[in-house]
Amino acid sequence: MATHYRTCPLCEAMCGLEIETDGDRVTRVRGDRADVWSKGFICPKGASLGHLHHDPDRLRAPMVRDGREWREVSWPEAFERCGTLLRSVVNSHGIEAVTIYIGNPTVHNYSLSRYSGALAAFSRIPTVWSPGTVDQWPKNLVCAQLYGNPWSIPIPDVSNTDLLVVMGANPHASNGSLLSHPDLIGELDRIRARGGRTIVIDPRRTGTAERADEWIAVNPGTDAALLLAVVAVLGQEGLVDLGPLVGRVRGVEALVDAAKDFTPERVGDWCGVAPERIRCLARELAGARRAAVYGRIGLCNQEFGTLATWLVDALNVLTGRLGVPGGVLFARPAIATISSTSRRRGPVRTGRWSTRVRGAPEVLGQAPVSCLAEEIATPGPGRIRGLITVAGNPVLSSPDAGALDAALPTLEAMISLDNYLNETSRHAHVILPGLSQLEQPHCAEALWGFALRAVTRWSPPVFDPSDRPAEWEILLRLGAILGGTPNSEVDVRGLDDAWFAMRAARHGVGGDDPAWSRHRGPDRIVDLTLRCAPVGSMTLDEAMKHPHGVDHGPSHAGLDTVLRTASGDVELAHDMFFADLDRLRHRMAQPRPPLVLIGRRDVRSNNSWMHNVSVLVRGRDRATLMMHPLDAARLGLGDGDRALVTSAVGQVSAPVEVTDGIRPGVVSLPHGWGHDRDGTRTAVASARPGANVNLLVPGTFLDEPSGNAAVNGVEVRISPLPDGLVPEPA
Ligand SMILES: Nc1nc2c(c(=O)[nH]1)N[C@H]1C(S)=C(S)[C@@H](COP(=O)(O)OP(=O)(O)OC[C@H]3O[C@@H](n4cnc5c(=O)[nH]c(N)nc54)[C@H](O)[C@@H]3O)O[C@H]1N2
Ligand SMILES: Nc1nc2c(c(=O)[nH]1)N[C@H]1C(S)=C(S)[C@@H](COP(=O)(O)OP(=O)(O)OC[C@H]3O[C@@H](n4cnc5c(=O)[nH]c(N)nc54)[C@H](O)[C@@H]3O)O[C@H]1N2
Ligand code: SF4
Ligand SMILES: [Mo]
Repeated sequence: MATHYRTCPLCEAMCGLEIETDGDRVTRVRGDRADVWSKGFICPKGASLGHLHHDPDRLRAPMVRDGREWREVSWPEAFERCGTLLRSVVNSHGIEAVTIYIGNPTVHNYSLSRYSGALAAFSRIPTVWSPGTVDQWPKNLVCAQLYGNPWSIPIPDVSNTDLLVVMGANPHASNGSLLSHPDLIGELDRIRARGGRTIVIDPRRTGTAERADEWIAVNPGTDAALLLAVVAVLGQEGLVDLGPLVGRVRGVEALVDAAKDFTPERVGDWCGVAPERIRCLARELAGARRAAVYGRIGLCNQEFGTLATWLVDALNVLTGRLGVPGGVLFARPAIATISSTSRRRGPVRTGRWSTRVRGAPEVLGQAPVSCLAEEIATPGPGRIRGLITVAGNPVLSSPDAGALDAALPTLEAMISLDNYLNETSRHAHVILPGLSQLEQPHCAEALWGFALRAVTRWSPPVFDPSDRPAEWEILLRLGAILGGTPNSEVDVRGLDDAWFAMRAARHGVGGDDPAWSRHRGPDRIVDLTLRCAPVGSMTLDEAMKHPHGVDHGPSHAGLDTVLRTASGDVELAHDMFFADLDRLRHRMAQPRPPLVLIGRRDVRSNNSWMHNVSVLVRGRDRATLMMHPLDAARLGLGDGDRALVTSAVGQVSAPVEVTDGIRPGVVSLPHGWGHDRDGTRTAVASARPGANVNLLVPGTFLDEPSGNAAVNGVEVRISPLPDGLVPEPA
């Protein structure tokens, strides 16, 4: 029997866990009450880590596919096969025909996050894809423009604010995003206890809205207009007050001027919010002693994601809350993160290259992930012939998922680094499984860039992976193989030294001295980034002595250390934003569709990949189609009936959940479901498959400035599905 302490790697809340084991079995997982950060907070997903580790469907050995047959092979054989497949593509079509899709768990796994770049660098693969363009790309674009760094993202100071406005985020399910805070939802009670208020602006009365003081039921995709109206009122009523930011902001007049004709009276109907409520919101934001507006994924993955995201930041600036305690602050973490090392300066030029088929412009180095399917499927020079997926399941998570599902089998080489044989990896020729979450050390790094408390924490593995390679070794080896080295000659240790030296140089540290750190792989990089931390610098060996972490207290960076714009000031006004106002005006002049679809998350689910953990999926069905009673009555549907949902690109069926917790005219389906495809090996998930909402999302429905997918606000038609009638797969 043993007790282990480690950080939960599943979401941005980074809870400390206490894990009890008996031999090679996990017997209990609890929140670690001695953890300096989370003090015992935990959610059902963290508690299920043992089940995830013991899941019999989790892959432990590499798999090679011959036709439809999979067989387990040795690691050398798997790499030999990867080499044959990938080098054949490179020899016939060049390295440009090979690409990588880097999925979300990469952020929560430092072996992957620190070495995916090495795979691209050593192989010279020119472009990569990620779910970033179904997620936070507008945020990155806006922060690059306003602050000069895509990863300098202001964080609401929830522990000290008196008025928190939450837009398009549901921490009750997600536990916070681009805002790392333990027990974030409990913070709403603490705000109220000190006399403050929380307002949630969301088309659905989420768990967060239930816990807040007010729910404003906005129409999907209309937040930009609503926020422009707030700015218009600030201008009209003389409420703009930059506070300590006076002299540090450019573009205030231009912005207030542009917002003038978006008065509450003009936009109220379209947004579905009473003009008086919008006016009042402007006065509340201006008048509160301390206030913060927080906008997250519901503002990003919608048609006007960049405008809405820009205006959230603009409001925080116009009301003098940026860089002010109780407002929004930049993190100053106890580890050097992507935000503290990036040297990018605005303004951002987009469209330095465009995609081959659709001509979609790149933004911050990536094109919309919905272009991937057509880049694989469309013949001609430059066609993608080889794909490596790293911890991603784009067949469920990408818009127009049906097109990608159909395109992947046409690849000449597909390699998946994944722990499951699932909807995406079933198309691979080789699957290379990573270690389980409990078989590897863990150190959350990028996420500390979104926390307003500085903490040092590193966790050792709970179980010994014996002789299986870690994912950073797999990535280095694949990079070398793609670069032309035969598998038997790959020198992983040498490559790691070279990669580390490149990292160290960025921090101004001489990484070629072997005595500098006794560690190798991602731990050596962590040793570097802990030592180079903006606050609480220490070596990894020191950090290892503190299983519950070291707390350096509340911590935020001053504007002077953050701003990297050309002017050195906050730059509110960019042509890119103003130009997009015409697209908004145009949309406002059109009639609203009678029914639109939005997404949602559930605390027991994690994007697409934890539905095979039976303790998380038992009980009531969570993949329901939520619908207001008025819509249900109009469509002749009752609670539990199956409905057919049709969009411009696809069709799915789902059980109806009638609830007054959603706006009339809006329906909601969660993403990450659709485990009904043939050829997967996820017994629990396949028994309760749910519908793949991304079969309904058109790949061309985008926030244009950022290229981010609009998965919210999709026009749909709904009809009852007669018993026994199952729709054709899209
Ligand atoms: N349990 C759990 N936690 C997770 C995840 C998970 O899948 N499950 N995923 C993780 C990931 S990858 C991310 S990126 C984060 C995301 O974290 P959050 O940003 O908190 O994401 P959601 O919970 O999806 O909340 C988005 C909200 O936006 C609302 N919304 C939709 N359209 C609009 C709109 O047009 N306007 C407004 N104002 N609101 C809108 C939705 O109704 C929903 O309540 O969560 C992370 N945490
Ligand atoms: N309609 C709609 N679509 C969405 C969203 C939405 O709100 N609505 N949200 C979007 C967002 S925010 C995101 S981040 C994406 C997520 O999109 P993806 O990253 O493509 O999808 P995930 O479901 O996170 O899939 C993760 C994969 O990684 C594997 N995996 C898990 N842990 C590990 C590991 O340690 N190592 C390896 N090698 N593999 C591992 C899992 O088995 C799974 O196959 O989905 C996006 N798609
Ligand atoms: S909230 Fe849950 S999933 Fe997220 S870190 Fe904490 S225990 Fe893990
Ligand atoms: Mo995400």
